Amino acid sequence: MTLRIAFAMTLLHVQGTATQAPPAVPDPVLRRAPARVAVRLVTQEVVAPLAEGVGYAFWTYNGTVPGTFLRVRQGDAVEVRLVNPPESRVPHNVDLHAVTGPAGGAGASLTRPGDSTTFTFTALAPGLFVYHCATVPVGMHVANGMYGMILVEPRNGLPPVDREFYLMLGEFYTIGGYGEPGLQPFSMDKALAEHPDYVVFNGGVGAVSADRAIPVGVGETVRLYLGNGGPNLTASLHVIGEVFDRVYRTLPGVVDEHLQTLSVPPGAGVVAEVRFQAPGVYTLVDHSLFRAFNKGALAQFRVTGPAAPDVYAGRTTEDVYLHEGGVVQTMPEPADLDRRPPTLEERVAHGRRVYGQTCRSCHQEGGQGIPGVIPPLAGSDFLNADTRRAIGIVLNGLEGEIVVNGETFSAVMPALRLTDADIADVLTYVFREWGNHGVVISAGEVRDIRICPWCADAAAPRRP
Ligand code: HEC
Ligand SMILES: [Cu+2]
Repeated sequence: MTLRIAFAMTLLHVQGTATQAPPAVPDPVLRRAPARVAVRLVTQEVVAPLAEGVGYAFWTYNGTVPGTFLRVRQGDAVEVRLVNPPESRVPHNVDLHAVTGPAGGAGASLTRPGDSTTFTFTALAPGLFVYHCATVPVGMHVANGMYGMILVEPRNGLPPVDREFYLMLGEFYTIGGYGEPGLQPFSMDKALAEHPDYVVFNGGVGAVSADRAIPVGVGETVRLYLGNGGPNLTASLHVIGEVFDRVYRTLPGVVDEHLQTLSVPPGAGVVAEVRFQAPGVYTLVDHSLFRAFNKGALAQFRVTGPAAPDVYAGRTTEDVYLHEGGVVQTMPEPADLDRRPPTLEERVAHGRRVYGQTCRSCHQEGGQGIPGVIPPLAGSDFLNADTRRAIGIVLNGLEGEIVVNGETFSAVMPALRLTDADIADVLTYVFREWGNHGVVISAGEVRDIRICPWCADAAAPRRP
């Protein structure tokens, strides 16, 4: 154990050669005895593209997202040197999930800009482990890209395969929406709400797709080291048009076969193998599909080799999936497609659905409200006294003191994002239920009040 071996991989990483950047991984550890392994992680803050025309100030390990793939053997003593360059703006550290010890090494490795620190741990358990920064605010360091993986190979290694790659999913939270150009700052509000604008493999939209798809050959066994840096979302990884032949639930031994979709929570890695058996382009997605097609969560393999008509006889094409982008896409309402105006029954049925989806949680199933908190709609003298005011309330919300059936309420009803037809139908439904006066409201009446708020009764709230 006194022998100090500086592996080729370690040196290569330090030099940051292109071939060792993700999705490439270092060669398997062929040693069958433990050694002392030195790894070096440089916490580089770099500005790089997050998508075409969109810049982001990433915080990284060794300049890439995810950081350098570290590869050791079970039983190795791993000496981790963390270097924080003087041009960094903040301190960083590293918590490796492979560490058995306080904070995974985070305390021992906390390093100010311009300093470096070293700590050593013994890789006791085999597995594919995430490492990440754990400097406060921890979520922000991770959201800025400070994660990577360390593979602790079992004592006797893993079975050999033809190709190995490293893909890690992560979310990015930006002030601007998806695709908004320019240098985009981190948005703490969106991170807290867990509403990322980008969900990407290897640090950017298109980092591993289209002309940067991973080339592999038909029939090759491809081992994927799949990780999730998070910080928030659980990934559901699926290769369109293939099945994972083998998935290691633990290393070396428990293997699941023929899995379609892998759940990878934040802070976890999964070793999965797939053999592409027919040529073409195959897309790895997060099967939470809006993330894949609208936020960037896809990676591609370009599989070349002889056609395999016995496996797949259809036409094979080289088309790539295009990102659909994050622009809100609305479909025409069914009413627009179907020129026939809806009957009163259809409108009431639609109004009942809108009520169930939008109003019931507050005003309750039978419209009875909640005493002292939410006013009733059933037999409400306030509602029945003024239909135009009622339209204004559903359009714009309501705040302040009101008296309904002799009881005073002083709460806030939020403005609701509903169409004119939704509002007309839900009010028509409400008016026809629970002993109310049965008036029918048209979408035109709602539109009139939407464009002329002061046309509602003087008591109705005004638009800001
Ligand atoms: C988040 C809870 C909430 C939701 C959702 C909500 N309301 Fe309300 N609503 C209120 C509160 C609270 C008030 C009383 C506000 C006040 O005190 O000024 C109110 C008042 C009203 C009133 C006037 C008072 C009365 O009882 O006649 C009407 C009419 C009304 N809501 C209709 C609706 C309809 C229709 C929907 C669904 C499209 C809806 N509300 C959805 C909370 C809600
Ligand atoms: Cu950090």
